[in-house]
Amino acid sequence: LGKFTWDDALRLETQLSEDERMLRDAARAYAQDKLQPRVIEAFESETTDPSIFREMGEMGLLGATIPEEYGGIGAGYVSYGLIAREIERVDSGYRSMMSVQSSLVMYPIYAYGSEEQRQKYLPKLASGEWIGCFGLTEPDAGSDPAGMKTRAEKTEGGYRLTGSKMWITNSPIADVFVVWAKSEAHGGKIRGFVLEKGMKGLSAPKVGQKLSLRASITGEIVMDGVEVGEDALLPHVEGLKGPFGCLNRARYGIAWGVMGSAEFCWHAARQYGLDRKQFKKPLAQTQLFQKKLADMQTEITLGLQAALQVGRLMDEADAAPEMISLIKRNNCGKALDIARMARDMHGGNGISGEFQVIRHMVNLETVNTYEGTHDVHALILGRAQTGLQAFF
Ligand code: TGC
Ligand code: FAD
Repeated sequence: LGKFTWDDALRLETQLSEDERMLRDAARAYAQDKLQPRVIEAFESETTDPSIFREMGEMGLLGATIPEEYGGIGAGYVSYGLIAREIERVDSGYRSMMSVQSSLVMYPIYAYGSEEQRQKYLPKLASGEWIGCFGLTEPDAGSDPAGMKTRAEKTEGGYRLTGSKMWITNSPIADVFVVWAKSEAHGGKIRGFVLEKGMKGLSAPKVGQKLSLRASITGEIVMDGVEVGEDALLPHVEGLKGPFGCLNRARYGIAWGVMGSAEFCWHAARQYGLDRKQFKKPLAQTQLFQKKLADMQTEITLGLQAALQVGRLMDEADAAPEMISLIKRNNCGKALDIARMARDMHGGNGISGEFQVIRHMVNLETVNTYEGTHDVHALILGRAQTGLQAFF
């Protein structure tokens, strides 16, 4: 008979290569040694430490899938997912910082950029010397990015961008801004532009008073007639498939990441149940408590297996966007359920900063919403199985 390991029920460990395990172990050591000790203060004071980007860069955790010639480490998508899981085991906000830089800034410059753009931006983004952000969402265009109002007008030597983006991770501290705008010179099609901090008319005020994801800074991007040259345009993509191509990668990483956050909550609830006695016995010795632990174990185990399968397909360039919607939606929803359950299982201590499960819980509210809400991904999956679109 085989051996059962409670925290690796279907033996994910044996399905990983030696290289994947090594990178995962390095990411875990960094996250536990360097991020865990500062997250409580960062969350409480709603501050983001920009030096985290340089630390992650030194560890090879930024743009890990980008080839070495541009500063990445040429890792596969399973490795990228494993990194996301370890970072998010500490905090979803730290994973956000990493995944925006990797999937939403470095990836489009790599996949859609000119050789000059790749060489100019990628090595500095990989090292964390430069911080990037990705502007798609607007105050009046969230789930429906096709409704964006940001415009790029043609000028003699380039473009003039006008509009505003909302809820943009990293923007107040960003050096590099990948923004999406409707370009009049391209028949009103959506095109990507790379802007730089300090350009005239460009500002990125912070969105304050967030009660979720407080360790990750969020802002607006205001473009008041920002003039850029032709070299700011990402030449190799047009239409919504540009930003969606990036979102496929970020959503995939989130599906792994949230499992790390859920694992933190599950392990904390289990330990709490073993330590705390009520009615003269450990809480963990009650049927209800064990049922909840079994549910957590089951959902996390299945969620990790699903993420691994999609990761393997991504590494073979054979994953479909709908697969990514399925795992982004389900893993976020289950992680949020698990965090809420873990909060409840801690009783009054569940709301205390001492146990930190409530920090994960409120973070996961954001993660369930950004990169396509839980319901928007249901509509993507509904469309794929009925052939009927129900968005509008
Ligand atoms: P639709 O007609 O479905 O598609 C328009 C064009 O895009 C193509 N496409 C895709 N291409 C690649 N990958 C995908 N996943 C794609 N999905 C669609 C499609 O083939 C088509 O191409 P073409 O050539 O025929 O024009 O577009 P729609 O307007 O009906 O879209 C509806 C919907 C709901 C699917 C979509 O708009 C959507 O996914 N909405 C959610 C928006 C979203 O995810 N925003 C994320 C903003 S970034 C963010 O949240 C970062 S947080 C990061 C962090 O801090 O970690
Ligand atoms: P809405 O689209 O207004 O949705 C509100 C509600 O209506 C949701 O429940 C939704 O599911 C539902 N809904 C919408 N349409 C339908 C429909 N057709 N049928 C049924 N229900 C529907 N964006 C970026 O571009 N870059 C970033 O870096 C970024 N970072 C973020 C960081 C944070 C902390 C947050 C909170 C958001 C971030 N976002 C970012 C924005 C995020 O992607 C959007 O918030 C998200 O896509 C949802 O858009 P919305 O907030 O406008 O909600």
